[in-house]
Amino acid sequence: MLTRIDHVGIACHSLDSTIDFYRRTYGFEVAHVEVNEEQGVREAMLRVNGTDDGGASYLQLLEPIREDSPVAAFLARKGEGVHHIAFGTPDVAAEAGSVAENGVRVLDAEPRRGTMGSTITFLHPKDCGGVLTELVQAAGDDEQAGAPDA
Ligand code: CMX
Ligand code: CO
Repeated sequence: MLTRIDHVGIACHSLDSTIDFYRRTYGFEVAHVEVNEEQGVREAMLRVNGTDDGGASYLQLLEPIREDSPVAAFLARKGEGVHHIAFGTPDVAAEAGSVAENGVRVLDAEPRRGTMGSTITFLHPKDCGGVLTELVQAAGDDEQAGAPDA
């Protein structure tokens, strides 16, 4: 079950100047900044609606922290722009199993750590009409769904 658009991921060269663009142009404020070493990014979450309790939607601005990362590869080939879309679910492992049964490649054998204590997994863009797709179980959804193993 997918319950919302959790975030839209946007690849950028400079997190600071991209934050500045979204703040000046739309008035979006930064809800959260963190480095995710495993994903190779420094990222900022700009809340578009809702509250940080698991039901919100965000823009996720992504700046690569190393050349051998998915976002660095994307920037080198396509330049700045929309990198992925992320759907929220109360149970990321169950959702990944369900989409896999429909022939969509799940890129992570086990769900990984995402932003703000969330649990995430990615689906191959070639199986999703050219859209890199992420499934997100927000930290706030854990209580409703039962604590995840990871
Ligand atoms: N959106 C759509 N298509 C994409 C894509 C993207 N973001 N990234 C790559 N592709 C396409 C390419 O265009 C290419 O297509 P063609 O063969 O037609 O040219 C194909 O996928 C393979 O591209 P590649 O450059 O060889 O890339 P890889 O196969 O090495 O990796 C992917 C692609 C999706 C498997 C890899 O980027 C990945 O594992 N991503 C998941 C992790 C991630 O993106 N983390 C950063 C975000 C972290 C977060 O959100 O928290
Ligand atoms: Co994301």
